[in-house]
Amino acid sequence: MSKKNLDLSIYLVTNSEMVPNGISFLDQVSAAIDNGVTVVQLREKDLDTRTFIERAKQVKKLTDKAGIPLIINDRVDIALAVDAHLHVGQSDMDAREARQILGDDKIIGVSASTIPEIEQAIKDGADYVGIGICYDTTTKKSEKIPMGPIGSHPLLEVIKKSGSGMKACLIGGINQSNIQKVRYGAGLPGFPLDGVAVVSCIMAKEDAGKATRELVELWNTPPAWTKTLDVSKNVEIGDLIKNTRKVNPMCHNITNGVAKHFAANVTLAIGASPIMSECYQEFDDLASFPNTGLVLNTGTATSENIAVYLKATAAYNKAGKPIVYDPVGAGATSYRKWVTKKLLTEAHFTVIKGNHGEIYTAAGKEMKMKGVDSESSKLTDVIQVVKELSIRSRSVVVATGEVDVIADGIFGGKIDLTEDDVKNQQAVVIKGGHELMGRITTSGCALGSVIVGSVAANPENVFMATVAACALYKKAGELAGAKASGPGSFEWMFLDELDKCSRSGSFAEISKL
Ligand code: 3NM
Ligand code: MG
Repeated sequence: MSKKNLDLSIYLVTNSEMVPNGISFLDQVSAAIDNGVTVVQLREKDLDTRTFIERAKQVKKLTDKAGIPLIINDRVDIALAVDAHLHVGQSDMDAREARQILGDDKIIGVSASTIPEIEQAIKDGADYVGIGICYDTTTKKSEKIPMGPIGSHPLLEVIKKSGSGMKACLIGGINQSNIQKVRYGAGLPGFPLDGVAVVSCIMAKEDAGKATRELVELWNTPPAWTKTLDVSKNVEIGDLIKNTRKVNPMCHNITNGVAKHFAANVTLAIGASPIMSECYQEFDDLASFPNTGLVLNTGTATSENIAVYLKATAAYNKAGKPIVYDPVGAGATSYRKWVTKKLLTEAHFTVIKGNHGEIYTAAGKEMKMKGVDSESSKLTDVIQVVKELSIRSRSVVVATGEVDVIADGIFGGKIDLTEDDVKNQQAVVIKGGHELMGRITTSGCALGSVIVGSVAANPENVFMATVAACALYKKAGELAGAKASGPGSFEWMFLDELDKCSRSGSFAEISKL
């Protein structure tokens, strides 16, 4: 094993206390090694030195045989004694001192959670960093706040820019249910994530071998919601719109109280079936239906509802079904900002849709909000922010307004993006609609239902299905606006036009960017 081909992809950190009764520590580690972990870190907090050395020697035999590195946590003396590598935390010996003792051939890794810690690790010549915490964990007591895959980006950007070649893995709460999301969501264009470090999802399992095989398999597979059947096929927008009617997808709406009635009617008008459930007991069942998707509109984000949102996103992510996220009023209050950050940390969204202010907030940028209405921004700025957020969140992002701006961050389910992929990113603007659309309540919210209907019916092409939904919606608005005498007649005329356009496959003007 040379340092150059260090493979961090499935990095096991041991913990002898959580091994199930009846299984020995060594058997557990051995099962993990035989089934594909690429690194083992021996992390023993309570062993006396002699027992620690004994254990390290036993594990070293296994890792040597498998040709993978053994890394000792914290104890440079033990690493020296058994000729192993070293991992240090922020309160341990620093990496530079450890390097002087262990020499250049040894791998030295550092735990880091902040930009200064990353910069220091680079300066100290660390070979890799373990960045945490990704998600909540009960394995290690810590005050750290989960950063999620998106939250790791600023740290990974520092490493990428440094050109140091230092590698990175994420740690904390990573397991079989979220490893795909972590790899897909944490990688930067031209700088993919090197791996995940895990403890309990192997060490605490009855069948550690199976648990490891699952992790390896999932690491190498894009998440189900990025499924792409054939992107090379020429898709006609009108066909996608008509296909939605034919498929009759189910749109599960979790939305605010004001929007429910109109969203259900809009869903029916495009030939989809609405269901308005907020009962978490049925989320797994609903997510298992074919051609189903969820609209998550967080307009009424009570603390009770947030628990419901998290259960719903978990169910749809697990089933690999699309979720359209509408972060209503995201920037209006610090509470709503927190909700947005929490959801982007915990879940993956197929599509994120909002007005300028909401999209700016989701992208972590400031923009003034008037209640849930946002001020508008220069189009070129909006396009930039939409593209940036789509790459970060690996979602299709829609910023609605006088023109809709849509960018693809899914790239047909490609896991590791290159800089060239980003240069060739698909993005469009859609013109049309009518000023009256802004004068009836929840016309913006209901667009989420149209998008999810289109995506659930056409899952082989999420980006174009989103474009189709927005262009259909704008066309119906344009036609109804031309006939209506005010907001009242506009509301019912809009439903009529939406129904008609969805049957004929009509849509507004789309320009490629
Ligand atoms: N170090 P699990 S979090 C050992 O943030 C460790 O540096 C962390 O355990 C850090 O995979 C952690 O069971 C525990 O959640 C990770
Ligand atoms: Mg330590």
